Amino acid sequence: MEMTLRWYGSKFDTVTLQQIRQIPGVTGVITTLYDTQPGEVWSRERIRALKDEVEAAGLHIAGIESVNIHDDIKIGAGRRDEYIANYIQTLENLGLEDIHLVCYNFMPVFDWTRTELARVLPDGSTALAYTQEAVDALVPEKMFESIAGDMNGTVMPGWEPERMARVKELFAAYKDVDDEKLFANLKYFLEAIMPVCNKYDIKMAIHPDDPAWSVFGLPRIIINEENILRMMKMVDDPHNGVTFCSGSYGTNLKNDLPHMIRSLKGRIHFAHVRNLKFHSPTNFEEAPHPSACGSFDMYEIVKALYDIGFTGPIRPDHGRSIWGEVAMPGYGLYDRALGATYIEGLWEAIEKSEARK
Ligand code: CS2
Ligand code: MN
Repeated sequence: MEMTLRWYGSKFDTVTLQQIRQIPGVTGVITTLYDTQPGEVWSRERIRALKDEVEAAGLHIAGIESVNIHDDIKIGAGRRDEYIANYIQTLENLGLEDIHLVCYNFMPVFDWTRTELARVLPDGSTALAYTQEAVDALVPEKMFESIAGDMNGTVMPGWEPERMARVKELFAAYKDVDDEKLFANLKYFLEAIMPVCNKYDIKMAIHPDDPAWSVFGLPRIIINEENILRMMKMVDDPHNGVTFCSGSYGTNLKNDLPHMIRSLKGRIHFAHVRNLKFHSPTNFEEAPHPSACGSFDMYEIVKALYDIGFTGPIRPDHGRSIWGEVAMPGYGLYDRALGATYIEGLWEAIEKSEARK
């Protein structure tokens, strides 16, 4: 595995490449062209400039998170073929620049959904949190407003203001899309992009839906072992793979995370490793990474990744806000840095104890 950190680019991130480079063991970043819109072609020049900037700081681009998918592709309507052609062109440009990992998601309308961006924990730190009760009490159009005040002036992935202004319209566009249709549209998209992925050895890594169930009546399919295995078989090519995000699949306590990892051997190209703490099955917060701080056994998660021979990038996922840091919620420096070194420690211990057997 390679330890990495997500970085949104110098115009958008409060964390610098120089800071990332000082986190022990982190050698790569997972980044994006954050100001591009879904459906747009990423030019080779812009990709190269991003690469040069990262490399000048002594790091490298370990993958892209995300190249977002236009809603027309998910809905299967309008200009989908044109947007798929653009996506293929973006993949080609990434491949030509020697980038071989792309994380994306197939969630309708919203990306991840949290109901609080700054829940205060007993130690005074703040974390992102979710309660089903809060979602049930909201109409979707108010979702953005309800969290916007806590974004610390940043633009959060999937929650861009321009997009949120169109929420009503988007809901209407998805009204005939159920789980089966979403699966079919995902298949159509994947079949179209596999040739370019094969040509440049680009591993596509779908991020799970978060939370791993339907919100506001929208279809959500990347939620459990059965569905993700169905997706792997549906387009049975190793370039059709997975971002294993423990904090997203883990929102549903029925998901056995180490078991899921083992069942996806060979298809996990990227891992997000983080912990959650549950107060009830529908009320949880994003806990510090160590097992002792949350509800998951992080050793078992990392051990499963080790056992399947995982060699891709890992990143700590959302962190809390600690030590007074003001950053994009979930994406501050300090708590994610602690997460990175904790995961490295687990990995080293597993690797050495396995070698001694
Ligand atoms: C989130 C998502 O959990 C996460 O990693 O921050 O925004 C994720 O990056 C996207 O869903 C991937 O496309
Ligand atoms: Mn994630």
